[in-house]
Amino acid sequence: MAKLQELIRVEDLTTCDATAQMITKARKDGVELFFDRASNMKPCPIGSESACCKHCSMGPCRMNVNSPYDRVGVCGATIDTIVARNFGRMVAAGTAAHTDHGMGMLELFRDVVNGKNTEFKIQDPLKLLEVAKALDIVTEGRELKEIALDLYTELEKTYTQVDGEIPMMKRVPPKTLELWRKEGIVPRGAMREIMEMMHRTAIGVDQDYENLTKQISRTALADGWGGSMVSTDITDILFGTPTPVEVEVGMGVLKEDKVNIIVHGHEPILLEAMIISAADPELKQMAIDAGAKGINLIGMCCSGLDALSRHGLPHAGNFSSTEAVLVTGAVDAMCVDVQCIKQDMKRVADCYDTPFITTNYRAKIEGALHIQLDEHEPLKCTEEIVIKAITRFKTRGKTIQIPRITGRGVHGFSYEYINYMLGGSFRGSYKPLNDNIINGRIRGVAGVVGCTNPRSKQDFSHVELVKELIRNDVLVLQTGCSQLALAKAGLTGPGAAALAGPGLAEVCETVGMPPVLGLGSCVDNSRILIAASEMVRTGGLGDSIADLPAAGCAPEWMSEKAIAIGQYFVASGIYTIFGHTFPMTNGTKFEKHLFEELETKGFGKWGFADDPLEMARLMIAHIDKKRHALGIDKARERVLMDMADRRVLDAMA
Ligand code: XCC
Ligand code: SF4
Repeated sequence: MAKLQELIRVEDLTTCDATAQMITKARKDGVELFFDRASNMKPCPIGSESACCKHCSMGPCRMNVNSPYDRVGVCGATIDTIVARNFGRMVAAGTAAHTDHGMGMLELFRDVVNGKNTEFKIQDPLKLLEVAKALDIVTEGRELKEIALDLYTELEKTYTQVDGEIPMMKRVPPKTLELWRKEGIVPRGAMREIMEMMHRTAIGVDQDYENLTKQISRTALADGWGGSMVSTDITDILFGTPTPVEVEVGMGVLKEDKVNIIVHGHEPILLEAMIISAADPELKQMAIDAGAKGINLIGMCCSGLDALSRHGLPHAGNFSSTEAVLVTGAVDAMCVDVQCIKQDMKRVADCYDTPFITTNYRAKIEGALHIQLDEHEPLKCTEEIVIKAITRFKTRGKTIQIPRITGRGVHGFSYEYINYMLGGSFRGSYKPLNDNIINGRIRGVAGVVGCTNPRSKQDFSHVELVKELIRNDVLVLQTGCSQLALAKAGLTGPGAAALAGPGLAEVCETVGMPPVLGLGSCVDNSRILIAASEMVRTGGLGDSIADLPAAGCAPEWMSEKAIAIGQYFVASGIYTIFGHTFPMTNGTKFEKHLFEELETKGFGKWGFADDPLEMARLMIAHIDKKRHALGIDKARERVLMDMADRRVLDAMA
């Protein structure tokens, strides 16, 4: 192993104690992890500012990041063209990932409705009816199957339509939609937008950063309000809309005396099928015959978050822990599907004799065992994996070391559940949420989302940012790997209300909810968009999403998917801050466009900060600015006085 890593102290790499223990063990075992590679490989200084172009063989052309207008590419492309094109391609890639996933879910839905797939059935017919109604599909007096087939036909347009507006535009607040129409950025269909984005960013096509930004927004909106939103809705219809459930998280969920199977990736089907196989009496008996106390199924990353929200399945950790968990030696099978699977997991798995299995033809890893999951017979794949895991359990050789660390939290919130939780089952409504924002108990709403990254101390910014937000009465909505950081830190349990400011704490205690609401995986960011639309529709907080006292943040992001998400938040009207790095050359017109000018046109805008307290400060300042514009800043001053008065009274009593 390289020398430098000896110098990087483990406590500078992660705040997750279990991951820290495993990094230390890996070093002892002589096994390299991505933390070590990140320390040893400096990011390219030109690439990290996105100041290079390799879109043709006249280049690659590198700009001067310190003086970006010094030169242009061989074709004449300016720094603004180069950075905007690179940004557009990141958004196209991120959007492609989410929409390809969503389209897969929709196909599964079609096959289940048609009876071609009999392994799954519709678990939430009520949600099916709600989504159908939202898209103006007649539901009255019709068979569920008929409605479902119409819904399929309608939703397919999200991906394949070439003209017009994608169906979910019906759920956008009118004023927000009006802006998009005026700007010409309403998505037609995801395939069309991604195709056009790739075309326009090729050599010699769109060389006007403002014009490029429009297509960047249109592509991103096809993700958030398109591919991702359809995926969330269809997954809820097929596998059930989440309701709050208490869960156990962290590497301590691995059990020394059980067959530990981890599923890591993004598509719910592998884990849903695995849940069936792990409960199969014959396989359970086989595990017991092998000397195990049972089969212990565990999720990681986003598919883990899906199953955690829906079934309360234990979750072993986020993106930065997926190699480290293998170092325990206790993983009897690691099976993966698509996205965020580090190629080197295969080698780390080999070091600990853990079978590493890919299951999706889209995502094979050189040298890894591939067992294709066929949606029509998913159990064939998952049963085979369980058997492999049991065999590995029987022959476990290396010493096992499981960090005895777990956290508990309540997860599985959804747009629908927030409605019910606040308004009651008979008069489900966002009015209590809006009222509490208007009266100032809740200062505003923040979406804190996204990945972890070995170049940013794992979990640190997520946790410190969220602590600061709730301390300042900002209600936090959570998705993705961020959610696991907070769960491990105890911020998703009702007890976390004690860390909230007086107003937010009061609301949490009254309703019995934590101040941090886990909404699922990254495609479930669409739940935040729907919640935001509902807040606008409920009234009292302005006419468009841009009017809401709300902000977003991805403090430790790494994936192109995060950039697509950030862009659809911004285009939807939300101020969105990214941390630790941003693919942007400072001092360019394109930077000014994304970070300032978009807001003046009625959109949200991008922000950047490296320090979590600075992120919180920027978000809270923005929330206060929106409160002021809405004329509800006075209400908040009164509430704080009331609370202070009450404390004085309490003290006197
Ligand atoms: Fe991947 Fe979704 Fe990022 Fe986590 S948060 S590192 S994208 S697993 Ni989605
Ligand atoms: Fe260079 Fe222009 Fe080719 Fe990019 S497209 S590599 S800037 S010549």
